[in-house]
Amino acid sequence: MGDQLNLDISSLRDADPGDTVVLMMEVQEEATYVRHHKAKIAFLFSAMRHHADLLRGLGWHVEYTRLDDPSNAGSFTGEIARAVKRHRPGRIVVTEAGEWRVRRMVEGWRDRFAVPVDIRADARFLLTHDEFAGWARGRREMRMEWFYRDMRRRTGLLMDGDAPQGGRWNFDKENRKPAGGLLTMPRPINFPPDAQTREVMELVETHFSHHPGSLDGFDYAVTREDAERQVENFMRHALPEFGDYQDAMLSGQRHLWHSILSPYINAGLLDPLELCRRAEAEYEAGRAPLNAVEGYIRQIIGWREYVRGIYWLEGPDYVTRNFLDARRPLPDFYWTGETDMHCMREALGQTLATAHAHHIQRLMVTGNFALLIGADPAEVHRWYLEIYVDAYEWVELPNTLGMSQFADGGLLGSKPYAASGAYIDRMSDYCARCRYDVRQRTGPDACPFNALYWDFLARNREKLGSNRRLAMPYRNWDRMDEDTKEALRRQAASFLAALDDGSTRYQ
Ligand code: FAD
Ligand code: DLZ
Ligand code: SF4
Repeated sequence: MGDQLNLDISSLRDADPGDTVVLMMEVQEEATYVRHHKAKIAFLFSAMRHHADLLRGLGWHVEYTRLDDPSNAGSFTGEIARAVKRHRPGRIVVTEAGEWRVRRMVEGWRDRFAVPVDIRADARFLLTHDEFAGWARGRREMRMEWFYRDMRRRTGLLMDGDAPQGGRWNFDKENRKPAGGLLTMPRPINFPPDAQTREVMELVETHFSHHPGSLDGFDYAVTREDAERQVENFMRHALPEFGDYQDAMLSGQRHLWHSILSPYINAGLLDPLELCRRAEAEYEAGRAPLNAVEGYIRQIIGWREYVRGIYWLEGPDYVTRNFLDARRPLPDFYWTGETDMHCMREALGQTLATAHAHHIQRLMVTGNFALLIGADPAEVHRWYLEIYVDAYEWVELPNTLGMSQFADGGLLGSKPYAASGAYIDRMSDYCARCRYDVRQRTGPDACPFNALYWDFLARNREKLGSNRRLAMPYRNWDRMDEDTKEALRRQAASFLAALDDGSTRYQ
């Protein structure tokens, strides 16, 4: 499958190139189960074509169906049916899929084709589904931090025997500085499209012209070799300050100190554990400080592995959760970027242009806004799944529905990531360039995030009022006089009414 582009993938591990047919397929069903951003499809199809060439070069017999092949059956199952007819195989071997939808499809193949189907665990992750379920069993509360410590012990990463290096598991207190040092900002490598990628881009423009996003300036790596060059660049130039500026945002700057490696890791071009070992080596060689390396490793063996565990543990119904009973449609400007809120325009504009935004833009700008306005979490999930180049349901859904929208009621995160404009102002230069005033809470120039934040807390008090981590904001709300509370709620109502009418300006 398109997100299994790895020579070491479990489906090929004991296969003999002499009597194995490797099947790869570009299919309409996968390309349209949501309206993926054009760059996401272009990246994946080009990476798939390059991977097929690599396998052929290593002696594998690869049968690759292109999207515009007239005999293309249009789905994984349809293409397997054609291949079964062609080859009458003794068995089908497949590495497990990354989402419930495809898992069910694959599970149906044994009966449908009367051929044994060997579905193998995806060894790119530290834990199998059963191992994660074992970890979760009997816990009153699951928290990423405890899981992460166990993964540190399991991998030995940054460990001194049984103790964490530096005497602490987590150095976040030293991290999260606003970005000041533009001068030292690293530059990621651009990978101009080669002939193969240009051909795929044409195909995408022809077949998916109605999908969101743009291919102008497409510059993703599409081979392991090029992805490796970006790894090298990140380790050398960005990792040392990755911790410090993890949460910073700057106008016009889409990379900052982030690695921009998630599309390659998720598609299989890079191995997550290997990246962690590389980062650890940078620390051991004295080239990167512990707070940065620990922060980076935590994102991968902590958050990434943890959200995947939750996705499979919670089952296919996780997607239907809506703890806060949020029902508002996602505003149209999520697909156009046309809004007068500068922070939103930056995050959305960059997303539509490149199919990437960094974590704090996803969580504290677009995600925070959707949470505050009470957007339907299923719609928010669909948007994140279609718009980001690194989005596959196993990783996107828990991040969106759980972490960002609190629709699972606190399973993934202990409190909603809701914030007023003050947070965005502290972590970015956005507010200084905005037509709204972040210090005002009411009136035509007030930052919309401010009234929406208080309205969100007041509106959801029944469900959130007992959350210990929200005790302080609720105390602050209770301390306000009635006129102020009333004015804030009116301000929010006016903004939401304007939003429902298709504008983001106050009436
Ligand atoms: P860096 O900042 O350099 O981080 C290093 C690596 O850590 C990333 O490459 C990624 O592999 C991993 N990582 C960091 N945070 C997370 C996390 N919360 N969950 C999983 N892995 C993490 N990430 C995806 O890979 N796919 C998604 O579809 C996705 N959807 C998201 C939706 C929302 C609402 C939010 C808040 C976050 C989402 N993330 C997703 C997590 C995170 O935003 C991206 O992994 C990150 O921005 C990728 O850019 P980077 O490689 O430069 O990351
Ligand atoms: C995301 C995606 C897209 C757009 N297209 C294809 C495709 O044509 N062929 C393919 O093998 N995989 C594709 N993918 C990735 C799959 O959707 C992914 O493998 C499943 O979601 C299971 O994780
Ligand atoms: Fe965003 Fe408000 Fe700041 Fe404008 S003032 S950039 S809307 S947080």
